[in-house]
Amino acid sequence: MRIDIVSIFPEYLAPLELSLVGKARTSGLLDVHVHDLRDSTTDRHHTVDDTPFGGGAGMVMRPDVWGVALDGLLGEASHLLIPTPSGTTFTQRTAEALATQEHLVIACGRYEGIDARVAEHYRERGIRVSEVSIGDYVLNGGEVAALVLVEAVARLLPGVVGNPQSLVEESHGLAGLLEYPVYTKPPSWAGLEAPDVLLSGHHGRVERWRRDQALTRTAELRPDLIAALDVAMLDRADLAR
Ligand code: 6GU
Repeated sequence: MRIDIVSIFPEYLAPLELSLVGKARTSGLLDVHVHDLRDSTTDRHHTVDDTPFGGGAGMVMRPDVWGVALDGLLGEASHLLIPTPSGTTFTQRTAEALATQEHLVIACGRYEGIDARVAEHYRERGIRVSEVSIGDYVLNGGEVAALVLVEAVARLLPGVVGNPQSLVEESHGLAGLLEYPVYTKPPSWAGLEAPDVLLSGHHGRVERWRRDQALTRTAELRPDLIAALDVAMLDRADLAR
């Protein structure tokens, strides 16, 4: 997969050199290019924004500057992502869908956002465009959201995560439940014991305990996820809880 990211703060995306995403890049599984939006300006001051039509606070990013930047990056196989708090919520399902794409282009806005004609223009030209929010809070710009999108998508690419089983079991995976609590050595620490069942060697009991923990934890912390559960995904013992 290739990912191009356009920002007025390319340095903000330096963490993409690190850890799992950095390794995916050096191993050739992921090709990430970060671009400075100001390279697409033509004026002496490298202006990227202006005052909003209709008045109001803040500045809006100019569509002509974004047009130059994106025309140089978008092609038939591209999917344009615009991080914005007024987009649809980015979820694990979104990450899974994006992981099948050949080319993602992420346009990071700042200030009050990017002139709305940019998304409209590329949609009209037949490019897939998704405006996505990473949650119901406001950030100063799309860069941190871009880091979130790239990490969530990159780890789903074949070969990026060492043990693919860890993708199956984790939170927000297939079952729609939060993950069960995990423990390791030492068995006793700070007066707290790891649950006996995990040291019992009974695979079946361990599985049942983990499933119960996932269910009770989800019910307590995320009742919205319980409401959204597909009943067909529950077993007899689940339903007895
Ligand atoms: Cl994608 N961008 C900004 N600026 N703020 C956000 C966001 C995105 N998602 C949640 N808040």
